[in-house]
Order: sequence, then structure tokens, then C-alpha cells
Amino acid sequence: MSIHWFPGHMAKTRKMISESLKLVDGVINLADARLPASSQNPLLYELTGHKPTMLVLAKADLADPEKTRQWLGRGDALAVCLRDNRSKQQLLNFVQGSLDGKLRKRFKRPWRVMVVGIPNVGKSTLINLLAARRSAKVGDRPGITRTGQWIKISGELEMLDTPGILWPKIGDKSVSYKLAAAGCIRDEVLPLADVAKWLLQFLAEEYPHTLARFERGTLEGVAEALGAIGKGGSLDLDKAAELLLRDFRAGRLGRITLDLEVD
Ligand SMILES: Nc1nc2c(ncn2[C@@H]2O[C@H](COP(=O)(O)OP(=O)(O)OP(=O)(O)O)[C@@H](O)[C@H]2O)c(=O)[nH]1
Ligand SMILES: [Mg+2]
Repeated sequence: MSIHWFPGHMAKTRKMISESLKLVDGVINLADARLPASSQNPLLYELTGHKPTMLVLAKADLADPEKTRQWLGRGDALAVCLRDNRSKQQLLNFVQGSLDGKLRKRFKRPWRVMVVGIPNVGKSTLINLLAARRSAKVGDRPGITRTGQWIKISGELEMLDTPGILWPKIGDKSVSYKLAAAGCIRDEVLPLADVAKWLLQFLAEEYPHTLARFERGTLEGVAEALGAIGKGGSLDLDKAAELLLRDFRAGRLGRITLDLEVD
């Protein structure tokens, strides 16, 4: 199976990112701490590779802290919870430490940083946190930001919010399931029951304690436990999948990282 998921606005965004690169001093590549590898878009590295690029992992509050520590040990990156105000100073320090102040002084203008990443990782939330106001629209599903938007953070820093993009063809089946489980691919693209079954199998292997309340760790067990009952009293597995994924995305199953390999 491979997902062809590159709607028109993503192609337009790719062009917009390329054209905006000459205006910026650096790029924040925002990934999801639950998917430190799978949420890094190879296409974005291709586009922005020649600019100073800072890797930030958002949603660290939802990820397995031990796994996050391992990923951070691999190189220069910052993991944060963007819903926590204390992340603001950490982010500002990280950006400042990564950019070359010479350029800014020479042109006597604020630093300009572009924020890129796959859909729903928190790009607009990051910008709102730094700006300390709700300048960019955010939402808990992919595809909220539709066009580029410059936002003034301070007299010294401006940021370009961009719509999330995926890469045209996701070949690896487990990467597709991971992205879908984390809410980075629209729920209509893959059958939710398949995504939920993949998640249940992963959890049974890696985080079995999170399934204790679901008998047998099956989707049927989830339907029974969460009361997903359809007409005539039969189990509604689509509803069960939706409820399971909602709980996973909100962190109600615990702190879980879906990418395991650290090489
Ligand atoms: N728990 C948690 N939720 C977060 C964090 N960062 C963002 N979110 C939530 O993730 C969802 C998506 O946030 P957005 O800022 O709209 O994501 P985006 O990357 O701009 O998404 P697109 O514009 O669709 O590409 C929202 O519901 C945010 O509240 C975080 O660090 N932790
Ligand atoms: Mg956005």
C-alpha cells in the first residue's frame, strides 16, 4: 500500500516555501515527539537544506519521555510542550543560539524564521506561543493553515507560518499508520478501523499496560469498554476506532512514542 496524498494546497505550499527561502535567515523544522523520525518530511529537507535549520519536537508532553531523551541524544534538537508557557523562553534561546547575528546587524532588520513541518504538528501553536497572542489559526486536525502568514514576534524576530505538507507518496505502510494515528493525515484517507488495529498491535507489543482496560486488546474489546454499540446492540467498530484514536491523540492512553529505532 502507498498513500498518494499531496492535494493541491500542498503543491502550492511547496512553491511558496521555495520562494520564501531567500527572505529568511533560518528554518524551524517542527516534528512530533511521538514520531521523531516519521514526522520529518524528507521533501522539506530537500527544499530548505541550505538554510540553517533547527529541529524542534513538539507534543513532548504526549511522548514517552525516555524515548524522547534517546532521540535528543542523537543531535541538536529541542523537545517541548507548546501548551506550556515555559517553553517560550527555551524556544527563543534555541532560535537565538542557532542563528548568526551578523546578518541581522548588517541589514538592521529583525531575524526572519520560517516554520515548516507536516500537518497538525503545532506550527501555528508555536508561533502563537512566541507572539503571546492568537495570531495564527490552530485546530486539532490537519490542514488548518492554508496560506503563508508572517507574524511579528518582537522587534527582533518575525516568523512565517506555513501550511503543513506531506511528501507526495508515503511508501512505508507503518509510517502511514503512524502519521494517521497521530492525526497528521486526514481521517478520511485511511480506514480508521485499520489505523486503530495497527495501533492496538503496536501497543500490545510496546506498551501492553495501556491496554489493560480493553479485554483481549482487540477493537471489539475497545468497543465493549468504551460503549461503542450500534443499532441492534452490535459492536460499532468504526466508532470504537474513532474513540480509541481520540484517546491516544489526547494522551489519555499514556505517554507513547510510535518510532522506536534509535540508531
Ligand atoms: N498536547 C499538545 N498539543 C499540542 C502541542 N502543540 C500543538 N498542540 C495541539 O496540536 C493541534 C494542532 O496545532 P496547530 O498549531 O494547528 O498545528 P499546525 O502544525 O499549525 O497544523 P496545520 O496548520 O494543519 O499544518 C492543536 O490542537 C494544538 O493545540 C503540544 O506541544 N502538546
Ligand atoms: Mg497551522
